[in-house]
Amino acid sequence: MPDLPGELRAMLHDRAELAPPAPAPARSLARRVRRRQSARLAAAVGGPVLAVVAVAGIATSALRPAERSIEPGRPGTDPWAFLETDDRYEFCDPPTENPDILVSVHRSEDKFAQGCVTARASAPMIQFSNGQDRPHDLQVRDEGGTVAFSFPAAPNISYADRIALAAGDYQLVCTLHETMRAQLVVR
Ligand SMILES: [Cu+2]
Repeated sequence: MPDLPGELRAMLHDRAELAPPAPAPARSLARRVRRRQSARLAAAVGGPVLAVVAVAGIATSALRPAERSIEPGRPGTDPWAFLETDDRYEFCDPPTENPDILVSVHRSEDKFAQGCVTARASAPMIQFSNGQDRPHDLQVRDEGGTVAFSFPAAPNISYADRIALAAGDYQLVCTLHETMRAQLVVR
């Protein structure tokens, strides 16, 4: 009677010798495993830490609106094509499908919802909305400080009016609050 387990062992040993070395785990797999490990570690350290991490994450995303809203471009389209490449516009959102200039007041704070609004020089209208119970107004000032357009102060309003702005950089100002300043880039 042949020693079956012994023979099997020998065969497997030969196979192992002949087999190519096992490939190293793919980089993405390694990253995934590391992420899972650190997630487990965080869970072990405790909920409060996780909560802080989550809040920090939200705060970071709130600070970088441009990063959040850039969508993968369709082939052959570049949402930034109308702007020359310039670090000054790093935090600008690309123009929306709506051709109007859209300016809104932050939900609760004395600031505009966006730090930088982009629009095309062909924008036919400007819309301004303030959902707060506090009044805010809007001035569009050109680079020389001249008021090119304005809406009067009011609480809970939504204005729309015709506008024709030449290409250029403008400042959006609420005259009631020093902190309310934003950039308007028209191209
Ligand atoms: Cu204001």
